[in-house]
Amino acid sequence: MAKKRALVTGLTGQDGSYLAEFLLEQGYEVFGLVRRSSTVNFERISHIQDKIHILSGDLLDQNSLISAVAEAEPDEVYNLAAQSFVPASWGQPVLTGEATALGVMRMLEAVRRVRLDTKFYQASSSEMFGKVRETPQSEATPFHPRSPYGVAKVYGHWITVNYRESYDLFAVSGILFNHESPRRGLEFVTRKVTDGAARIKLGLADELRLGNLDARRDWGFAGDHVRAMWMMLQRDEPQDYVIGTGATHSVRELVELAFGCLDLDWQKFVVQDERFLRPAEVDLLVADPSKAKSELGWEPTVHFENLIRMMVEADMKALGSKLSEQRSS
Ligand code: NAP
Ligand code: G4F
Repeated sequence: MAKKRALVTGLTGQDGSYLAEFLLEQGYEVFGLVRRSSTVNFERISHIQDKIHILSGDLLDQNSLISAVAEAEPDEVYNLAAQSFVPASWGQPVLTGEATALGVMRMLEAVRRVRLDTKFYQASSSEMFGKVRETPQSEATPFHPRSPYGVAKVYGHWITVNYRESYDLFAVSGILFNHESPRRGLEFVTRKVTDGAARIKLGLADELRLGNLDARRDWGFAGDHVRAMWMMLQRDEPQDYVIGTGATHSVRELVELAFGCLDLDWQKFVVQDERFLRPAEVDLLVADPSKAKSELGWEPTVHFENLIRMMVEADMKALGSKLSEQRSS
């Protein structure tokens, strides 16, 4: 039987790397969309790079997306690419709208123009719930986004629903709560904290500057969340799902746990810095993942404490090896 073919945008990102790994394990032929940059940034996919067909393209360029879909002829498209860092969306709102909102429509157009029987996954976000109208948040919770990023994701969500209803496309929007891993970008709070704690432990830094310690998030493991993306596309009917662990923790709890893993008293090192406060904050996110559990059979396997421990250990190992390399050179 011919291998199933999948096209993943955002291949070089955290989720793209885990999803590509997962799809290869499932026996897929994997195509990944990568935008041109002056230096190659394949750090997260270097271990699987040879097994993936890399295609050049940009969410801002319609023709490149049509070409990528035409070349990959995918059974499934996973649209993970986006400007995904919330604070950057206030600094670059137009770019965020172009990539994170209109980019979704350009990918849907590419799929519609090339072939209609491709299944489409859109990486939507719990940031759409923003100033939450109810707790926990489910597929039925109304949106009230609090950043240009959140607003752009709301567009991405609704254009996905609209293409499903307009063109009978198998298009789903996965509303994913925060998910993290040792591959998380260093600017996001979990990785900033685990990397920061490891640096302090190794004598490479003496403080960690953070913003709002009271914000609460539903933090899960990226490896678990990408599995849910795939599960959504294996259903007979396209439907949208909320994916999260159902547990919420504050940034303060995250800091206490990460520093505690290294026997450090966080209060001696963490400095609150208003530069990291946001013009409008999302105070509390926590998922009601019951639909995903009952219909997809999806459940998280890694919970908050183990996730943070895994990230702290990975940062200690990576920084430790860099230090010994420097010392021996
Ligand atoms: P990430 O690590 O920031 O990766 C984003 C990816 O998008 C990178 O590969 C990036 O390429 C690519 N990209 C950005 N702009 C592009 C453009 N104009 N054209 C083509 N590619 C572009 O994000 P992530 O954490 O993996 O998240 C994946 C998706 O899920 C994103 O859409 C994000 O908004 C959404 N999401 C994430 C979470 C989460 O907690 N991680 C939760 C809900 C939703 P470069 O490597 O070249 O920069
Ligand atoms: O780690 P964060 O930057 O993630 P945020 O804003 O929740 O967004 C992430 O999750 C979304 C899903 O809900 C994704 F859609 C999005 O793409 C991204 O992956 O911040 C988490 C919380 C915020 O409340 C922030 O104010 O941590 C607080 N925080 C406190 N100090 C900080 C810091 N965040 C960052 N990045 N840096 C700080 O120093």
